Amino acid sequence: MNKPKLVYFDIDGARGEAARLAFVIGGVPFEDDRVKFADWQGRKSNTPFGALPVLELDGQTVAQSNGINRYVGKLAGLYPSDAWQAALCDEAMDAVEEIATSVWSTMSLPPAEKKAQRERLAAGPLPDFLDRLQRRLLAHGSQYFADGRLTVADLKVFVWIRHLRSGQLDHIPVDLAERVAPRLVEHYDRVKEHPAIKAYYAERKVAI
Ligand SMILES: N[C@@H](CCC(=O)N[C@@H](CS)C(=O)NCC(=O)O)C(=O)O
Repeated sequence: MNKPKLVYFDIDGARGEAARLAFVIGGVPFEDDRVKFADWQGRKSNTPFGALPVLELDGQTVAQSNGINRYVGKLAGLYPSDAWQAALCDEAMDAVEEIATSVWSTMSLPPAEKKAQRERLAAGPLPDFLDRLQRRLLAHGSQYFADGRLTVADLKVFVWIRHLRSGQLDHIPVDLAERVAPRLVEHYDRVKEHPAIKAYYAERKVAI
């Protein structure tokens, strides 16, 4: 197989990050094509849906982050082969995608509207979601979301919890996850300690 190319923005998080981590953990060689925001408009029309991430292989392209996570998860040995466990893995990834999108969609709102929207999310939908996600983790053995081992679902949750706690999201309390879903924070710490993840972020000089 030729080397796949993952195309995503030059940030260490958001929708492209779980696939990057899966490549790294699985030791699967890939090209990490990091698009500068200044270059995006020139490349947007060459993507299937005008958005990133996309994955390129042998001159073909596929879009949609969770589909990419599944594909890379299969290459990396981080996606369940059992159909039910795969459905649980998908559930966690799609659930995170849904709630993360509700937060990301506030990014370019005018300041007052962004504040109002984020305060509304922080007062209800976010804690409710964190509680529900935590309960799914507990229901599946407390350690991982599916298959009793690390899968791309854990990477997707890890990336999102990191963003939520990063302090980059104005009007969303940084300690929300600690207060509402401490077992998700334990899960975050567990994933963070994976030797390949530690080494990857150390090399990129990114604090986790
Ligand atoms: N449903 C898509 C959403 C992709 C998406 O909205 N990507 C954002 C970055 S995370 C993007 O490309 N924004 C730039 C734009 O829309 O011009 C997925 O999961 O991949």
